[in-house]
Amino acid sequence: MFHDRARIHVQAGRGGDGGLSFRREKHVPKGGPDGGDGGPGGDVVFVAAPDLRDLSAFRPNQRFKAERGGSGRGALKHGATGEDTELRVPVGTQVLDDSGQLLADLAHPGARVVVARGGAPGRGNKRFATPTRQAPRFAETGLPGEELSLDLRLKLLADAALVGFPNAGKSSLLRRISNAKPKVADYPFTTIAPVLGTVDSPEGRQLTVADVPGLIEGASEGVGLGHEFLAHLERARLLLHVVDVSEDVPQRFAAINRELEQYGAHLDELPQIVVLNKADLVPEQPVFDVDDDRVLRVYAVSCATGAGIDELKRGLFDLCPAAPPPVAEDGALVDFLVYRPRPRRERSYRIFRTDRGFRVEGTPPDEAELEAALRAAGARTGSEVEVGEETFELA
Ligand SMILES: Nc1nc2c(ncn2[C@@H]2O[C@H](COP(=O)(O)OP(=O)(O)OP(=O)(O)O)[C@@H](O)[C@H]2O)c(=O)[nH]1
Ligand SMILES: [Mg+2]
Repeated sequence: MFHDRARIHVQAGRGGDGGLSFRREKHVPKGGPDGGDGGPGGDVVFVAAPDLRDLSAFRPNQRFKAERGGSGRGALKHGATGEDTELRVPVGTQVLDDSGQLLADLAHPGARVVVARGGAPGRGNKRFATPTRQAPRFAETGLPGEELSLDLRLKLLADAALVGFPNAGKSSLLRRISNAKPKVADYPFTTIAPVLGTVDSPEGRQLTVADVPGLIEGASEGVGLGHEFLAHLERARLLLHVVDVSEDVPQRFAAINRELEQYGAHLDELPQIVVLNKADLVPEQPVFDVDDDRVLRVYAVSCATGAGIDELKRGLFDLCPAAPPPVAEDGALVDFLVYRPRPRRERSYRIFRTDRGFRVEGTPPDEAELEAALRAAGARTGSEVEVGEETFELA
């Protein structure tokens, strides 16, 4: 199976709590505060890995957590930084939040994006010492890390993609022109998952070509297999439209184009090279006089004998539009095409650990959220909590 979708849950690490400690030395009965700061929580990061083919490494609704930051301790020891959790995804993976908003598009090998930021650490009690408060008996707690549900969608990145009816000879063509060895057989839907191949030119240039399952009439509405994979054509810059010349070529050519148009996403605007395949099956050299602006050139080939294949390969290198540069105008490497950082959560309130329990400062949220935040900060049933002038016990 080829998995081009996954839904997962990610949670960044909680920030470490600030230390609540006083210096203890021989002959120093009352040392000053020496609680160090907590460490920041780890982030959850996606990395585009060129060796991955699909998203099958993810189980449905799998949860991923990054490490929490270490707590600050006495002698001004700061807590350790929580380790990031790196999730490897295939190149071409798009990350969407649960409202369908595109957060990141990992369109280049090695692209990295932080999808959930670790929580800020709390400050140790040393930081709260002032001339009038020389022995602060409290320290700040760390903040929770960001947590979100994500939809991952793989949209293959290939320079060109093969389209055509089942059995037209798409996989045979990919075997002829590239290093890929997709299965070929004389029944429809032999190819059930996309395959990428690399085509080398004699000058040392390379192009990637995607072979996707064949399309039939109604594919864009879900007939056959093809519709599931049409998304993998979206990022191609050229289509290799393969037609079996022993069939009714104009009719078949038009039927595929109708499916591309009905699918949308501008697939019907992509330039095409028409490949009249199985030329060995007809007595005359096949021709197709087509009046269509998208068609850059028509080649007659035989994947069985190899006739016309070299010419087609040359045409592919000549006609495939150049890839957009991976570097933006300002010189920055474009790791992802779209990324809308979510605003950093403002702290409307802070929680401090005191030597008696916990203290809340600022504008606390509703009771349920405050309780959850207190428990996350280490409060338990019976813990003493000060909010403003009031002190209560956590129920
Ligand atoms: N005679 C002849 N047969 C061919 C040629 N190219 C492919 N075939 C045969 O046509 C059949 C289908 O070829 P495939 O390459 O599997 O076709 P496909 O378009 O990938 O088909 P699906 O994966 O099912 O969509 C196989 O039996 C091939 O051997 C050709 O040039 N001449
Ligand atoms: Mg095939």
